[in-house]
Amino acid sequence: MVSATVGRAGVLGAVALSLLAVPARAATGTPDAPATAARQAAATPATVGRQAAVTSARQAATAAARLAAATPATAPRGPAAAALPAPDTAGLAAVLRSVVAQGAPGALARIDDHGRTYRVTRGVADRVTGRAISTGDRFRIGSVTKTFTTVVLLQLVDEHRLALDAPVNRYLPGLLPDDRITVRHLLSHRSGLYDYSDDMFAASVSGFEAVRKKVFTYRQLVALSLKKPRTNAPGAAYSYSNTNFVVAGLLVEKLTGQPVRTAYRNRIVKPLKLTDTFYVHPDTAIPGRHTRGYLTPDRAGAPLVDATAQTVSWAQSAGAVISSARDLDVFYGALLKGRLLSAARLADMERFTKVNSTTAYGLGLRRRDLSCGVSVYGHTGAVQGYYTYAFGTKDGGRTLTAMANTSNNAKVLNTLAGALESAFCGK
Ligand code: REY
Repeated sequence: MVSATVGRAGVLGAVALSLLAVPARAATGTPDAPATAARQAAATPATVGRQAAVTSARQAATAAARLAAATPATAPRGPAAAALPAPDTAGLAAVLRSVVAQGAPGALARIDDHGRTYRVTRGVADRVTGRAISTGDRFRIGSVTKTFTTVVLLQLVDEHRLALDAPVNRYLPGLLPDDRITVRHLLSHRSGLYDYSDDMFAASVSGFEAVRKKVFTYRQLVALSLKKPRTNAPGAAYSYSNTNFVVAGLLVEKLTGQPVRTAYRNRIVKPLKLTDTFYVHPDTAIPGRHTRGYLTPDRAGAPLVDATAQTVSWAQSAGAVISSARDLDVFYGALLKGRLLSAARLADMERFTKVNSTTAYGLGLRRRDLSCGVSVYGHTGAVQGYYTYAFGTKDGGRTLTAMANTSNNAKVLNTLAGALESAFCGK
């Protein structure tokens, strides 16, 4: 595994390389095409409008390069390391174009790279009005919420109010049927607590409609899980389960005496000035300008279901946060730079269990090992109508958020992962 650390040379190299890149929006509005052809089309823009965009972006990039060259003090300090390839915005545009061709009404991506921002969009935020999707739109981030919940709990560990290796039942007496399940087991998905949402959404549309407006207590969700046998002995295996982060939400509320909404706001949203980030449960609306989310039915050819309005009560502290690409880039940048936790707690978070050949899970944090040898750290989200990838380099210097406004579409999910390659591997 190679972890990306960008030194001064890396920054200047990235700026120079990016002069060759096509600007973020160049491909928006071009016809659908297979990925390779789309990449070529994006790299050789044909229309006058797009050509103009290329020129102005090159001017901006040149100006940025001059600025970087003139003010080397702004470059991050750190150990010299292999330069991270410049983001490939043409590749990113091709990924989003493929995602839309595969059935997502729209898709967006934003990269924040040492103060430079790249934005790419494709398709629509709203199928009725036809409004184009914008990187400024808010959306449901699903399980990216799990990193927020983990940060709150690890801050409580830093404050000596919680012990990672203590049994959950010490804080929530009698909640779990096994005193050996620890807080660390929850946050690393090694508790063995069955994921109640597997049964809930066995039928995607009817399962969703049955809970769209429902309000669950955390304890009701835990009870659903406990109806089923545990998937493994405590600590014995990784088994992803929303139940773990529902219990985490209960812990936050028990230890702080406040709803998770307050903990997110006071500990993360306010300090980082995340103006697009909300926890509105049990309200069903996304505040302000947002992209609508469309659930793909299980039956091929059936129309997409507008899933925007829902309580997300089935997920709560496991998946109900609303945010934006900018806010998620800021959040993971700050987290990975060590601005939210002590070094020891960040190290706890970054102690990984292997999931498969390219993925590992720490505490509320995924690691993805990319084809170029770079590893990135963040989370994925899948809530009805929205797929999200939010990841950053180990040093937090470059972050990417990519989102498609559909779900239950494996092709879209897998293709959208290509945004990581474009953002961090330059391809
Ligand atoms: C919930 C079902 C998936 C999504 C889930 N999401 O656990 C958590 C996450 C919060 O990882 C739904 N899938 C879909 C189905 C499958 O209905 N039959 O894709 O919209 O973000």
